[in-house]
Amino acid sequence: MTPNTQRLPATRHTPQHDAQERDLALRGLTSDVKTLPPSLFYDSAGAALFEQICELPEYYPTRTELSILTENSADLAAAVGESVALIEYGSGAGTKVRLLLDRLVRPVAYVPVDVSQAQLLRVADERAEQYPGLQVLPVCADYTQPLSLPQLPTAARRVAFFPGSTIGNFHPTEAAAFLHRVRHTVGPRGGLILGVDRRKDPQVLHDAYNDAAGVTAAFNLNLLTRLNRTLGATFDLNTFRHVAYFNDAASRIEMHLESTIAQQMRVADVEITFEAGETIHTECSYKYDEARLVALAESSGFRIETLHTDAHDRFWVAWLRAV
Ligand code: AVJ
Repeated sequence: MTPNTQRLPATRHTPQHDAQERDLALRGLTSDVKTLPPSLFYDSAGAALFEQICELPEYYPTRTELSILTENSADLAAAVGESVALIEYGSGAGTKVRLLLDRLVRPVAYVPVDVSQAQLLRVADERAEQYPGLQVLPVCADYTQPLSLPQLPTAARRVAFFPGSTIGNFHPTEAAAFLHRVRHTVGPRGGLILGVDRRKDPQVLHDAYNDAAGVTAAFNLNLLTRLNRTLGATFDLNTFRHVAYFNDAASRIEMHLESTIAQQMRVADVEITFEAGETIHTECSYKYDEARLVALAESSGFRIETLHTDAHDRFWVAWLRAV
């Protein structure tokens, strides 16, 4: 590790961690409508598959957001101001933040938060090396759960960065509750740079989650591979298929894993029964219009200052200020 990276406590493969994963999985799989939380997608295989998704011709969000950030980085840096502490929720492969860090004037700290520890450490090391004056303070955590952040320079304005339209994974009420916690973390002088996927032609949405190469299907099914490994589950991957469609009334893409046959299996010593055609709902990806985004900002203590978009009106990078 480079000197300006803080050392992390080991959080992987502890008994508490396994118990938490077991609880998360079983809570969803034993309920009436079976679900699994999308945070479980991102083991190391899942994180690698997600990076492949981002390269797919059909998956427009990543490259669209990158183009918006590239074109508006000067504007965003000016809005954000000097000497800020930047907190990134879900740093992932961590390339987007460089577009900001390259433009910001004397940023003092960078706090990447992610569940995938190997990736998090790699990204933290890289950024510490690339930005010598920057304090890099990685936090390995599932940010959907309340989390405690390291001590930050007290004078620094705190700005949250939540790119990738990951806000779309939250149901609207949860999204408001999450942003409310972010608002509390950044404080009254704080701000938020938020990536949001917009409502659009349903065919474009459908294709983005049903790619011809089958990478999204592999990403979805990897959830079962993961549970087979970590919880000794007995999912037969040949009897589940990837399903994704746009639910217009709820304004969201839904991803499911459908059991093609009636069957029973075990997950951590609990019997789970499936009817033929029954699904596990694995992800919601909400798509926003302006009214929905304004409502979200207002209910969480932020005000939208600027909405940056692309030539096809597919995506927003929003700059929000604490109110
Ligand atoms: C990382 C939640 C933004 O919803 O588009 C991509 C995840 N799922 N393809 C999304 C995802 C299937 C992605 N987010």
